Amino acid sequence: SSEASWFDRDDLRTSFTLAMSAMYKAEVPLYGDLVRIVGDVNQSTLGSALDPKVMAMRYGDVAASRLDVERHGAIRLGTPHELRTVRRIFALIGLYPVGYYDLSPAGLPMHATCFRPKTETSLHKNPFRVFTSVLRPELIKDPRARDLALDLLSKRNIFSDELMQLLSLGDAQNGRVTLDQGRRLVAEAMKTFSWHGTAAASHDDYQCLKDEHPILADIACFRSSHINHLTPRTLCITSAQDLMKAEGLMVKDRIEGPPARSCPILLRQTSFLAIEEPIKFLSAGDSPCDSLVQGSHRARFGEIEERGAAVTPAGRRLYDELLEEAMAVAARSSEEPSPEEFDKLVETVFEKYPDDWSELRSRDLIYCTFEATSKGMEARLPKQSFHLEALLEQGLVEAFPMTYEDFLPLSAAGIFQSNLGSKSPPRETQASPDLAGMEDVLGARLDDADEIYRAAQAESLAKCASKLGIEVY
Ligand code: OOG
Ligand code: NI
Repeated sequence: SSEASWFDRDDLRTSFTLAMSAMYKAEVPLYGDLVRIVGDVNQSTLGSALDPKVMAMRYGDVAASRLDVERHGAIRLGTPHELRTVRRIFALIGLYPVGYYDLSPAGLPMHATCFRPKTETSLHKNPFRVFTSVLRPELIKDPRARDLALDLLSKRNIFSDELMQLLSLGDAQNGRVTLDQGRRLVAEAMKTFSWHGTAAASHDDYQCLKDEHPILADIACFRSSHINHLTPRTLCITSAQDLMKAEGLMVKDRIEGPPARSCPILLRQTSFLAIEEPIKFLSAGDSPCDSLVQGSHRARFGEIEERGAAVTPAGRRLYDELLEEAMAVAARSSEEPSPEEFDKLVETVFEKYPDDWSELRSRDLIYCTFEATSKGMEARLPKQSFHLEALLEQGLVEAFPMTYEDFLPLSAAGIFQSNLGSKSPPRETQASPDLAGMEDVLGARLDDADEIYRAAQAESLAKCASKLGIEVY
């Protein structure tokens, strides 16, 4: 038999990312404008004196991936079968489910995971990931809307036959595909994530779902699971937001995530608001001669992200506490603060979050990788055990903050909300997260992001120690 030439999984992910990007730019021309704006800002930021550690997190591996390649996208799925099948597609391009995001506190009848690369090597080659949410029908209050959504979803098939065949081939070939199969896989997968200008529902049904929750209409009324945004990275989100406004884009009224800092943590994001697009709806009548009903739908937007350091559980607790504190202060004030006032408030509250790399590390608030410095190598240390703090202090080892590779549920909720056209009604339901339900559907355990960061940190420390020929404690 002839030797098959397998498509490298990371390269296949890059093909997938580029195909998504090309499709989205063609479908949403405004997104092309956003990419150009971000590119301009990135070029001018490149010339400025940015802390190299900050640059490394925002830029990623310049040699390995192009600056303008998207960093993430998002899809909203309707059924367990859709999630299971998407998991199979993503596994072939090296994306695995990491982390559980409960979206019910934001009033969304959904939960989510992040499909992303897990190893340092893969993340460096192309960190593209997909925020993937799925409907939890049990959280839809109105039985009529729930039945309608489930009925519409039961009738659709968002995967082509050829795609399903390729997935089976992938299974039979130990999770790999050939160059030719890979190219076809990307092309067929695009169909699943493309936009359909004709709905699979009548306008009345669409409206019924929309009245219950706008997200329901988006999830259940179409024949595909359209990608709802793509997100390139920006080296300076503040300038990019300003330029978006200056160019007349309708943008979110504030940047989600932590305030601007010298030592950025986690993830800051903003977007242009979802555009209103014409949709043809099925006629409600029985006669096939009834003409299609013209309407519109808002779902698709363009987003930018600026990444900072991955934080430890302690770092995350502090972040959550401070954000909550800021929101509590805002809630107590007699008038709702303007976006600018709220930003100011957040900034003030976050003065309590250390803003110095070595303090962040020594207080165990962030994850780091470690490298032996040239001074460290030249020191020819005796084969003994050394205290990490002493090595760092003497400049024999240097710590670098690890990039945060995941999402923030509260920011995600803010992104969802600003793109739904209306604030989702506050829900008094005491919905609880359903991690087990998600894992059940996936047929696999969700990886824990913290375990991945912790292992990467330990591995990097071990490598550094072995390079220096010492032990580190
Ligand atoms: C996903 C929103 C979450 C992010 O960047 O936080 C997200 C959605 O609107 O479907 O992509
Ligand atoms: Ni996003």
